[in-house]
Amino acid sequence: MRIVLSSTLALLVGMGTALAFPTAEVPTSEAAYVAKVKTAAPEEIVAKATIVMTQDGKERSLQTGNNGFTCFIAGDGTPLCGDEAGIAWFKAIGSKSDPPNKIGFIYMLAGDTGTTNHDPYQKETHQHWVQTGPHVMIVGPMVREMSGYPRSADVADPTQPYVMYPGTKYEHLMLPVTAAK
Ligand SMILES: [Cu+2]
Repeated sequence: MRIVLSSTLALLVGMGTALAFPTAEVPTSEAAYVAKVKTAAPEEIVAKATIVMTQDGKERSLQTGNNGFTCFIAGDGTPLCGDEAGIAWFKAIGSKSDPPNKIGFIYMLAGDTGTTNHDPYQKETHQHWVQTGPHVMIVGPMVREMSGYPRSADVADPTQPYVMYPGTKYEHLMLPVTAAK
């Protein structure tokens, strides 16, 4: 049963890569929530990750993991899985605080729902809008020392690596990937 479900999921992820970005929906049923979370990272990562769901302002774990990764669906509908420093970085954006001085890693293999690339808090303006398909992210203040990546507010080609939120304390490296076969 598990094997059948897994291959179905792999097929769906593969199709999603070619066709679509994630929806803005944050499912309210556990089953639908977990199904969407599973599109964020490789199956073997999600299987051993902690899965967190926020409902009515309360966080609760749907699954307790042991590989250091935590998966959830962001408020804008983007599913993600990050390591400890990656999640701390992501939460710092949410609370408008300084991100920890650590390198973090985040999977967004379903793609994202788009953002304003000059400022994470200006989404309603749609200025400098960029939407990225399946990608992983390297985050943390040290990323600004990585050279050789486009740092323009207007992203010419989001299928290639670029720096998101350049020049802000939340700048990070976006690395598009293609679906695993
Ligand atoms: Cu991302």
